[in-house]
Amino acid sequence: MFSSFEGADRRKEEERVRAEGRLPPGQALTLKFPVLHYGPVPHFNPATWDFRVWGQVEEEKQWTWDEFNKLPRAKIQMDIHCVTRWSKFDTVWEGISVKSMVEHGLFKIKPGSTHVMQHAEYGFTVNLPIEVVLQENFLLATHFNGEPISPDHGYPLRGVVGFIPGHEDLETPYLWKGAKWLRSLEFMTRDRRGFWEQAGYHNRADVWREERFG
Ligand SMILES: Nc1nc2c(c(=O)[nH]1)N[C@H]1C(S)=C(S)[C@@H](COP(=O)(O)O)O[C@H]1N2
Ligand SMILES: [Mo]
Repeated sequence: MFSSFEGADRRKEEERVRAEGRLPPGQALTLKFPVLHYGPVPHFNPATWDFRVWGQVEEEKQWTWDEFNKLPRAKIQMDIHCVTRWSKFDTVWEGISVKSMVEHGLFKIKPGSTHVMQHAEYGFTVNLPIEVVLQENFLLATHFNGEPISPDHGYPLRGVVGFIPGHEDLETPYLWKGAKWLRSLEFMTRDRRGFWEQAGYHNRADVWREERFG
């Protein structure tokens, strides 16, 4: 009984977002939040954790956990789309926007910088063009739906990218383009493929063009 009520809710919600033009091709709405990643969930130690920007920047910078939490914060609501075909709508993320870090002069990007590699715990990587990292739908997120992100979704910090309704002008990649357990951003003068991109996933990963595999 309960599961059929749940199914009816899900289908009703899915029809709503489909009618609003928010359901990308090949996706289905989920009310859950599946966990997907390679390898174990890392342990967080606030005493040794840091976040760094490096590579094609005027000066490399790093922040401790305390310092990072004092940076100017942003809150965005967006739809997230996983390459494994589930989508979750109206998710609320809080954290630090890379664009606002640059605007506040917290670090300076060198003119020749074209791409950014997110580096996470255990050597996980994911690449994006610099334009996408500087969009308002890409966030270095500490909170999801008002709570610190749970350990299996990337605590204490993850990159997250999604679709902001009404912002068709912003490129929207699949969710894998945000690294959980994020530790640094490397600014680069050319593109390099990250972990899943090397494994055959699409380099750009646009949800509206269904760019799943390369
Ligand atoms: N550090 C790390 N981040 C990662 C991954 C990973 O394997 N390691 N997988 C990516 C993939 S393939 C997906 S689909 C999303 C899933 O995020 P979720 O577990 O919060 O749903 O995380 C992305 N970020
Ligand atoms: Mo994934």
